[in-house]
Amino acid sequence: MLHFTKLAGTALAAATLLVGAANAQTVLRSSDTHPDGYPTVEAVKYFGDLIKERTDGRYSVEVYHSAQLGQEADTIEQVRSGVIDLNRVSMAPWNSLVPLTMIPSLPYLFTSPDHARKVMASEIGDEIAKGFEQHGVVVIAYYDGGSRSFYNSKKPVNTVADLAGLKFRVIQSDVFVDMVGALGATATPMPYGEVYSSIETGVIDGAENNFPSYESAKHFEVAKNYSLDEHTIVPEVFVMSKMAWDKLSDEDKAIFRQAGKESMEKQWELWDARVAESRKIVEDAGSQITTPDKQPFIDAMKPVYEKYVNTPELKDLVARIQAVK
Ligand code: GTR
Repeated sequence: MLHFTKLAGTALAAATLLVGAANAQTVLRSSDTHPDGYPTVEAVKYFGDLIKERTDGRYSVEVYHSAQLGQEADTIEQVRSGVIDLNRVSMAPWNSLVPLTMIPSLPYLFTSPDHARKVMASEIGDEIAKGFEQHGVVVIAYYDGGSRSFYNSKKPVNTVADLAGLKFRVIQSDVFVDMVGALGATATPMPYGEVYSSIETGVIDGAENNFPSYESAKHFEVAKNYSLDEHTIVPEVFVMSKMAWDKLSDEDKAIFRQAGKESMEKQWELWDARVAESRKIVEDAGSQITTPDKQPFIDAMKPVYEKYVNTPELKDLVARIQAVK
């Protein structure tokens, strides 16, 4: 009797293992600095729903929003080394690792968010994506990062001269540091999560971002002067660790790519709605929005272009981006 039970037990355990293998479920962990409900977070969840459905539940995604896994510079290292599988961040913190990402981060390169969408969804986007692979990640999708503008706690900004002497937090990217410097202000690179308290305590006077970030991170509470200078439209990038990617079958890779594309379109829709909502929230809360003449800002960017667009290939890339209508 004892013998029989043992055998039955072993057979049962083996059968369970087999069934388990056939139904293996992999939960991919994804990071985002933004809170739940933010368009990038929702777009990645949408991607997760699509791959779950199309792989019959073999793959799904768990989004760790609100910087639960760390600030962007840290989560970039995590996804490169395979500690996490997916990550949605801005393209700017990739600038030092993947030099081509500096180009879409340049001020006043894209003439509108729509122009940026078109460029990133074209073969130019694919070309830039290639540069990520040698750094341990595969680009799954680009999302709309909106237009970034300056905001500060001190005074309304109507001209370039008004920026003089103000200290702004920027993303950890040399392009951003030089852009702010060329405008006569001071740049302090620091993680996004430290911006609110740094403005509140006067360590910095302000920062720069799109309406949804300015609103969701509550920066409008401590810096009410928002100047709509729209200096950059930096795409967001959703990447997968190459270690996780290489484990996928070709069929699953195609499913992931297609879901990435559909999540991009979803994000665009969510983005447009959120920009309008966020703008209303901050205006209702008392933010003062000024609309400076952009031409002097554009003119001040000449040295930044001279410094970063410094090879025939990069000049050609800039020209091709400008030619996309
Ligand atoms: C936001 C972007 C984030 C983060 C943040 C920042 O617009 O979506 O990924 O890069 O800006 O300024 O750090």
